[in-house]
Amino acid sequence: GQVIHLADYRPTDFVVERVDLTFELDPTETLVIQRTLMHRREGVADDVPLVLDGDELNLKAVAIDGNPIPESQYDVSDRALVIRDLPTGTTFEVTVETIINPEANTKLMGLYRTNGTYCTQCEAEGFRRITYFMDRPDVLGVYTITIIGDGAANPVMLSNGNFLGAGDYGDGRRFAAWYDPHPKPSYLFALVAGDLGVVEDTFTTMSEREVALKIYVEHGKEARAAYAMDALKRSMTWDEQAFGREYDLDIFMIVAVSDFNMGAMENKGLNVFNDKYILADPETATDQDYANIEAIVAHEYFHNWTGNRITCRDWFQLCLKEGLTVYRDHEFSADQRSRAVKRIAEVRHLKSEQFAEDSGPLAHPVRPTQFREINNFYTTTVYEKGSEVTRMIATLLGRPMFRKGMDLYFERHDGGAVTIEDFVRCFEDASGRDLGQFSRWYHQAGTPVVTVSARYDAGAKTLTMDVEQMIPPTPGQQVKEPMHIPLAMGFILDNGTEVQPTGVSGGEYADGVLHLTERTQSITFEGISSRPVLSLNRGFSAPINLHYDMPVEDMVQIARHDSDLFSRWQAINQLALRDLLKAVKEMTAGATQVAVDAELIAILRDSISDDSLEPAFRAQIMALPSEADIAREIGKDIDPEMIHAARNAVMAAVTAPAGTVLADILDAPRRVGSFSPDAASAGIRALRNAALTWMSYCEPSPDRAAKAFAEADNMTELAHALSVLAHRFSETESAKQAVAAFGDRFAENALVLDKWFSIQATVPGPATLASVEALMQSPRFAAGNPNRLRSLIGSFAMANPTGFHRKDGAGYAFLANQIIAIDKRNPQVAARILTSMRSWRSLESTRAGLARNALVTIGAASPLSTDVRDLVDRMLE
Ligand code: BAL
Ligand code: ZN
Repeated sequence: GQVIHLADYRPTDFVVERVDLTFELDPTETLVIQRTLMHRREGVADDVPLVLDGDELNLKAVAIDGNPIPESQYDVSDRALVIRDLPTGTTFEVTVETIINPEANTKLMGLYRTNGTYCTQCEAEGFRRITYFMDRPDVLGVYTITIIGDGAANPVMLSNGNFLGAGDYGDGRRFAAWYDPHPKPSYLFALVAGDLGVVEDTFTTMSEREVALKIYVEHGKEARAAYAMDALKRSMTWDEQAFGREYDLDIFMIVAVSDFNMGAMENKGLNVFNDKYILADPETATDQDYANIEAIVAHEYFHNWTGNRITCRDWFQLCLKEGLTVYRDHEFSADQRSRAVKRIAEVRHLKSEQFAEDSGPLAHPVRPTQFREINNFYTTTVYEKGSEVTRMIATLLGRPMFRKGMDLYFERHDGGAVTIEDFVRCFEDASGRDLGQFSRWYHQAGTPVVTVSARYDAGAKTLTMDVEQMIPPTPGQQVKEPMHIPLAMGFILDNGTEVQPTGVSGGEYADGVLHLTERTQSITFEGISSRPVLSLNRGFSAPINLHYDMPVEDMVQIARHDSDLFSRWQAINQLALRDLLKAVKEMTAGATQVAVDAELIAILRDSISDDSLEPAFRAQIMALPSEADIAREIGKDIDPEMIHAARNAVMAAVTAPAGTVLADILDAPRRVGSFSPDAASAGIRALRNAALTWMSYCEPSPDRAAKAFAEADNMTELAHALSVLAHRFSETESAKQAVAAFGDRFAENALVLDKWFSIQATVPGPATLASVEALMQSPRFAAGNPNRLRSLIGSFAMANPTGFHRKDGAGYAFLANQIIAIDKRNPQVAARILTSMRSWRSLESTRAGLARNALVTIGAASPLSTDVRDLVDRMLE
């Protein structure tokens, strides 16, 4: 594949008006008849041909205005259909007939089959696997869809928009027709046909229109869609209240399928979901599953306005819809749950995924300027950092002004395919604020490093902060310009009260936010009556690495007393990280014992037993930085085994003094009454689970975990008990029995089996590779199912530092073979799992050399998809 550049963008030569599609469904030979009305764009010369994209299509016929044209009038290749001598000066109709084979479509892009159901995935470039088309997001059309197929096999036939009608032909075949009045790009097209069960409800919009809500699932799974339906209705209400956005069709449908490359897809009026983000009940879903369902149902629904009504001009603008929609789903979840806990979880995820991406060979700007394979840009940078950038606009402008800018965006660009510049201009026009420098967040990759030093002048009652910002070089971007960084901060005095400065010089400071705009900056705050503790980057107002050599007693003060819960968590996490890094250093130098700060131990113990703190927050505090967090912080010469050993030693030291507190949590009377997935109940379970993990470090016996496993009456506690047994006591009979019992009990439930595979794939230590290989031979393994591949091979490569990064390189060699094999079936899944290698350069030299060999092996394989080729090349560059 060649490199595509943002700078080369130009509009199409032809403008689509209406698209009429007829599908005659057949598992191996589906006929697709496309009739598209279009005209030549003004100013385009009469001899310019029409170029349509295609991919693995079998062309049957081409006609213009209903008349078949001779083969001499068009060229057809593997990738394109080029038609010449088209009518000039008028609208004309192009008919294209293609035959496709859904059954053979293992890439799961275009029209494919999943458990006998026909299903589509078109984003980003799947529509061209259905028919020849100008398959790009700035080509908007009004679609009418007719589906024809075997009536017994396909009682359900769905597409975008409103339902027009259905009927039987009398010969066993039936048809259904759909009309979507909203112009849309081809990537939002969807079709589903098969024999499915349905859960129905209704929603009355703010202007009193009734919308039919339907969630389609495989027969027998209807009861497990109830929570998703509830989340959908709450999302619809929230978008009306928070953003004034109302739904715009008579019907909204979701279909849950078992084979899906992504999490879900926002097709207009017909969302298609990976069923792991729809199906839930207490016996089979964890609280994390419930939270994910709520967030993703909301995310896809919110796309109706941010993505569908207003879409991207080109794929470089992907963050226009994704960053914004992630921001919207984060806000939704924060409103539905605990805002502080939600923010902590977001920042954890951002740091572990996006910061890691941003510091390695796959780093790229939120709005990239070039790509070889767009599928490789559905990244945490585009999504999560894109969301953070949106969040920073809200922080800079304040909530009311942010809302005004969003209103202007909806008003100005509804029905359009637009750019990041268009989006940012709405906030500039609404607020009068210049966001030119701020826009560098979209263009410059890399996590800014902000170094702060502070001095207090008791005589002048001033605090001066010297701040320096540095953005590390990233691929293709060696030199960076300073960013506009909104740093939320507070000044806490000894007595725990907060003080506001009476004057500020050297920088803008308003509403608790300091605006950093220069490479180096010295800011003086006046009227500070005594030396304050600085609480910096509150709420993680900017996605930066903050270097501030904070006195330990200051950290302790924040950890114990900051009014901002997020800051408290951040300070405790920071204190723990210091000890963890120290432990790695000492053990690398040969120490066998580690020392842990007594203050940290005391804060942890006090926080855990503080009933005035919500349980979910206490559970977050107990989750000390992970091995991956420690590795990222160290940054080079990583030895995963040393980090594992050091973290275990620190865990043993911090948990031992908390023994009785842990016992109190675990022995507290269990909930009575029925299960509820709400955030408060989930928080109590999270705290119990965290206590069980801690116990496993200070009590060298599997008995507690085995007891928890035996007594659990919900998946959150059952799966956690199983992972504690498997990860902490893997050699014991209790662990082996629990793994076997869990697998047998849920042998028929694919989503729970995914957990079973993933827990086994993440058992620490070099022996796990052999069990992963053995599990691949199990009849429960399914090499064609993306969820199963991700749960076994993906979890092993991405979430098992000591297992995957074996010193002999066997983990890397295994991965190379798997990537080559998976790539033949499904390049997108192969590429996603391969990103587990993105930090290979930060490994110590033996492992780095072996990891490199594995990448070279993959690179030498033939054939190789563009997806995998692009990643390998960038990782080796
Ligand atoms: N558009 C792809 C799936 C999602 O981000 O919603
Ligand atoms: Zn999205």
